[in-house]
Amino acid sequence: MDITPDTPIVVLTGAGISQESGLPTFRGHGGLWNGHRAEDLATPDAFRRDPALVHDFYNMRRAVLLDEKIKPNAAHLALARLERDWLGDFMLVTQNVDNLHERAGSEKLIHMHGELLKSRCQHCGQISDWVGEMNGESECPNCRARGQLRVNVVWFGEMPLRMDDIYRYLRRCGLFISIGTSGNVYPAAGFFQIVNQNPGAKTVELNLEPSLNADQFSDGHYGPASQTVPAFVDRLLNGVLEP
Ligand code: BV8
Repeated sequence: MDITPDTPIVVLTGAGISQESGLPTFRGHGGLWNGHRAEDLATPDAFRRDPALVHDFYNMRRAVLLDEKIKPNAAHLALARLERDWLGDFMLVTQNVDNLHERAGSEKLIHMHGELLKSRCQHCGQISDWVGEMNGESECPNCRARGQLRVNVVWFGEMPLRMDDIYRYLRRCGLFISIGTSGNVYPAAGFFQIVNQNPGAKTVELNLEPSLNADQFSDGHYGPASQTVPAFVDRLLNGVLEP
């Protein structure tokens, strides 16, 4: 299928798109926190074993994200422009729990791994905005239960959010663009395989370096997202994307 202005687009982003905004990636160097790997803290078991440690891991990340130096970069802004100007269907699925896509103006957005600036009450299920510290005494804004709150992110071993919606968009997609993700984490790392089953669909990777599945994409452009994403969006909107 040639890419025409009404081709349905799905974009998947990972931690790499936020790296130039100052947020550390998951598996890049320096991915340790107090000697722990993120994967070892982002699990229900870790929270059961040591809730204070996991609360502090997210308290630190929340504080970093809310620092006024942390802003959307040119890649986030280019995706918001693509959503606004593309004539075909568009959906942005992010693995990231930061709020940089929203702050860049993206609206058609699914946070499949949840959101750092939201709490979830394990007593009443309410999801609320949460920008301060969270600990074992924190009170649910809805039911007032204390010590029942967790950060509203999807941990390893938990079901990602809105998967039915995501699969529906992927099955209709003509152009899949994967940005700033290493292809380590499933089911997101397998999305390109669904699109590859759509007759004539194209899959493109925009990453700092080839991801684990790079050879199974139709095309790849490598370098910092703040350069590769705006350039790719310009070519798409100017209709110069060679099929
Ligand atoms: C689940 C929230 C189903 C928490 C995160 C096969 C099928 C299904 C599941 C599995 C499977 N195999 C294994 C599993 C289990 C597991 C998994 O995938 N494990 C991996 C580690 C092997 N998956 C799950 O548990 C998922 N759940 O499958 O449910 C299920 C469940 C129950 C019962 C039945 C079925 C849930 C996964 C969600 C985990 N939560 N985040 C938090 O943030 O604390 S995932 C976490 O990793 C982040 O969301 C992150 O976004 C994500 C992926 O990492 P990346 O974004 O790719 O980041 P990374 O650092 O790895 O790479 C950055 C990339 O950017 C690099 O390539 C780099 O080169 C590039 N880059 C760097 N700088 C730049 C750049 N690119 C451009 N410009 C730059 N400047």
